Amino acid sequence: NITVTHKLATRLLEAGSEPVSGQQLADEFGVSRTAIWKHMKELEEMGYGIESVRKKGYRIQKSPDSLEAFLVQADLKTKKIGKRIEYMEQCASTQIVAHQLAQEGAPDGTVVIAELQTEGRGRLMRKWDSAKGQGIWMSIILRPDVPPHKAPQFTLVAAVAIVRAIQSVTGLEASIKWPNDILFGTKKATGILTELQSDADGIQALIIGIGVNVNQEREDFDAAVQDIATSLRLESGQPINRRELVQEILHFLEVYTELYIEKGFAPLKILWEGHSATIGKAIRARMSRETLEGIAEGITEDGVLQLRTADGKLHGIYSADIEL
Ligand code: BT5
Repeated sequence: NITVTHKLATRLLEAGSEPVSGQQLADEFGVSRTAIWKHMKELEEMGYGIESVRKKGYRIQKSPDSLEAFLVQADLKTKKIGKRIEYMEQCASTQIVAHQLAQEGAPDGTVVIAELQTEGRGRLMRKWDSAKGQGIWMSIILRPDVPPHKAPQFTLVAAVAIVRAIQSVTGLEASIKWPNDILFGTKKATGILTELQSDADGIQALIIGIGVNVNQEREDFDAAVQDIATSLRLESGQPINRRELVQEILHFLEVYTELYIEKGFAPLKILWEGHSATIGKAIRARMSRETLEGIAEGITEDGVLQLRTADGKLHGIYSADIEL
C-alpha cells in the first residue's frame, strides 16, 4: 500500500540521522515487522537509500531526486507556505495552474511544483527554459492584505528569500539584479515572475513564480540561453539537493513575507541592498518607450529603482530590463 510507504518515508525523513527501530515502526503503523521490512524494500526500489543500523533500526541515507509533495513536506519548517502542494510531473506553466487554483479559492501559501514545464514563461510572455527534473519550477499563491501597487515589492522579498536559501543549502553567494534576476557574475540562475489577481477590494492573490536552475550542465540549456544562464551545479561543481532547496526557499519566503507584513519594506530594503548587483553601478534600463543610461543609486522605500542620468536628473524606474 503506497500511502503507508509514503508515511514511512516521511517518518524516517523527520527522524533525520536518528535510526528508528523496526519494532517501533511496526507498533506505530499497526503492522508486522515483516510488513515494515517489505515497505523498506519498496522504498529502495523508489530510489531511497535505507541504512539498517545494527540493533538500532533504520535510517534514510538518500532520498530520490523528486519534488513530490510528501517529500517536500517531510520536515518542512513553515507554518503556512507549502501546507498544500500541487505536484505535477508536467504542465504548461505552474503560473497557469496556480492562477486557476487561486480563482477556485486555494488557500494562502498553496504551492504548485512541476518537474517539467512545456511553456514556462518569463515577463512579457518571454520563454523560460525549464528542463525536466533539473530545476525548481514552482508558483506560490499568497493572499496578503496589502494594496495592489505593492505587488512588485514581493518580487524583491522573494529575491532576498531565494538568495538566503541558496546560501544556506550550497554556501554560494548569489547577487540580485533589479528587479527579478538572481545572478552569479553576469549569468542568470533564477528568474522571478510576480503576477496579480485583484479587484475593487484589492489583491485577491499574488502568484509568485520562481524558476531556479539547479542541476543543469551547460548543454542541458536551450541554445538561446546557454551563454547567459548558469545553474547551482555549474557554480558549485557538485549536484544540489532540490528538495532541501525548495524547503529553504519556502521557509525564507515565509520568514521575509511575515517581516514585510509586520514592519513594512524598510528592513527588506536593507537586506535586498546587501545582496544587490545593481546598486552603485552604471546600468542601462530598457523600458517599453525609452532607454535610459546612468548610475543606479538605490531603491526607494517602495522598491522603485533610482537611476541618475548624466544630466544629473534622478529617474524612478518601475519596470525595465536592466543591462549591467
Ligand atoms: C523571468 O522573466 O526571469 C521570470 C522567470 C520565471 C520562471 C518561473 S518557473 C515557475 C513559474 N512558471 C512559469 O511559467 N514561470 C515561472 P524575464 O526577466 O522576462 O526573463 C526571461 C529571459 O530569461 C528569457 O528571455 C531568456 O533570455 C532568459 N532565460 C530563459 N530561460 C532561462 C533559464 N532557464 N535560465 C536563465 N535564463 C533564462
